[in-house]
Amino acid sequence: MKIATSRHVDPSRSTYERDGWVVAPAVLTPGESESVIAAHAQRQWPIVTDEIREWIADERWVASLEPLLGNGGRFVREQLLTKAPNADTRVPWHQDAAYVEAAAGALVTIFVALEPIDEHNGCLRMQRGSHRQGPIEHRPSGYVLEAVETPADDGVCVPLGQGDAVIFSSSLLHQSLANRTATLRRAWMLQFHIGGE
Ligand SMILES: O=C(O)CCC(=O)C(=O)O
Repeated sequence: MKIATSRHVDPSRSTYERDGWVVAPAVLTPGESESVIAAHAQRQWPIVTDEIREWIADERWVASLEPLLGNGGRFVREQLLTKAPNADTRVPWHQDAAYVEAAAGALVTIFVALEPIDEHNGCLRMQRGSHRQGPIEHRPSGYVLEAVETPADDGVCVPLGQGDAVIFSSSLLHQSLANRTATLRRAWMLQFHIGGE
């Protein structure tokens, strides 16, 4: 399995344009990651508590998009993404754009690791450069969507430390692996709309 050394990659616009994603290291401190976990533990989905609202409004999200996309974006949605221990919780190949219709401009996803995430507990696997192909066909697979054509290549696993974020284009083809460890895997996904009205 290919594993990106992406914690050391420069989170620059050219990397984002070339690969379709960048890693922004240590966006949250370990203490802040634990606070986000605690804020979600007190939450009853889909109610957005004041604490979650404050985390959504944190200026670091928009600030991390500016160097990549030239402007900061407008918040669209967020979700705590958990993977149960020792479970086949793979998410099939898909583009996030298949889930959300962006009227104009583009959608970008910030996936924040609330604990270390690697190939053992469900890292994201990316198809480098696939964002340039534009929208592809998806079909329902259980309660998620999957790309109709499975890519020939396994893609690149993107390991993240606690508090690191991977920022990726909603056109990037990606999947996520199963959690083969004995502990829960948690990540926080935020999406922003860039450009357009
Ligand atoms: O790892 C997960 O929980 C799924 C993440 C994913 O595919 C996504 O955020 O689009």
